[in-house]
Amino acid sequence: MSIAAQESADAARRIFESVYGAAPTGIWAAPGRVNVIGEHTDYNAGFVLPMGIDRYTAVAAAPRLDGVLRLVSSGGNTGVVEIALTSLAPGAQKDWTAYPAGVAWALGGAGALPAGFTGADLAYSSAVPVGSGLSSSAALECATGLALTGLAGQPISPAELARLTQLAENRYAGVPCGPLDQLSSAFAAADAVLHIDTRSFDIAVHPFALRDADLALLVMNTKVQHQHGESGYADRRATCERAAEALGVPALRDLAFGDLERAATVLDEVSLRRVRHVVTENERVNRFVSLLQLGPLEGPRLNSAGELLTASHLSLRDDFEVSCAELDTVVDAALRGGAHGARMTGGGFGGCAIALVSVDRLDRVTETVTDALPTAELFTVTADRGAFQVY
Ligand code: GAF
Repeated sequence: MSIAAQESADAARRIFESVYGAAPTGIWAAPGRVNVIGEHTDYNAGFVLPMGIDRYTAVAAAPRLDGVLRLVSSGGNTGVVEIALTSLAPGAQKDWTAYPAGVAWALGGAGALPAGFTGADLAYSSAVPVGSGLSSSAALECATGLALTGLAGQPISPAELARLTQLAENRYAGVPCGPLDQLSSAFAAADAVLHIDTRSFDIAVHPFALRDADLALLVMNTKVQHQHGESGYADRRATCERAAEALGVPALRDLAFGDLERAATVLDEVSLRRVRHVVTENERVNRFVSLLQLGPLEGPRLNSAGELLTASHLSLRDDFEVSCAELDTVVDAALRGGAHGARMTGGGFGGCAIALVSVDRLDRVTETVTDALPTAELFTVTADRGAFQVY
């Protein structure tokens, strides 16, 4: 187990013991994620290439017998929150507790918890920055799903965990996300990226041991989240779904580059650009994977991989229009500093960008990005394992 997971687990245990005055029955942890490439393709049944990161949300938990969930979090600012299992209903919670409550609701509705499940005390500690595009909510959901099913003695597969936690986020918390984040947190593997077909949910695991190639993945957290982010995401998703319908395909994934000419005769200019992003982004994911399959990223392969990352950013900036000034600033600065490639990661409108950097250039890239956006928080990540029981 990585030190990162252990630290979050230890912190969750300390909170549990100080708040509830007893030892937890178990501790579960789930990672945030970086999506290496393949953005806004998941709700178009397309391809993504995420990895779990060495930043975890851990939950220490113990069963209760009175039908109540008690929740407390180091970052929650809400004190201890009590929710009766009988009161679980979409929209009932408006703060962070909507995510764990939603997971209990989704698990219960799907029979993933026994009918006689009688509640739990839960204490969270998270090292995944909140609202930064690194899937802090999926980490929270997946850790909760494992904890509740673990306490109930009813194990859950990673596929069910991903499916039900996405359901919780869509229906209970009301966020119209695709399956990327929950699949990443549930299935992640150490030193590997996941090539996911979000239509079939087929997952191929590819080695991504960056240190062995003297590479680092630098996360550049702009620490901004633009207010129109949520509506912008829902708007992009709706535009894609309308475009697929207008073009007579089940999803934009079913279009190839050659279809764009026909699309230009059917769609308005903005929709056409959104479609072009999705079509070219799917292609970029699959080309990136082909490079990984040829061996470690070095020489011309490394240059090509970097170019794909940067091309993804430009497409998200110009065609899909989900970047923002701060993301563009850190991406440009990273490239100026000598990164092989850089791009925003996650939904956009703020949050984080990533840069693929040779270790010997890390200081220079860090300096250039910090000069360009002094408020940005920079850290490197490695690919770490998916949701698991710590003990
Ligand atoms: C957010 C969503 F939650 C994901 O489902 C995905 O659409 C991503 O934005 C964009 O690729 O993280």
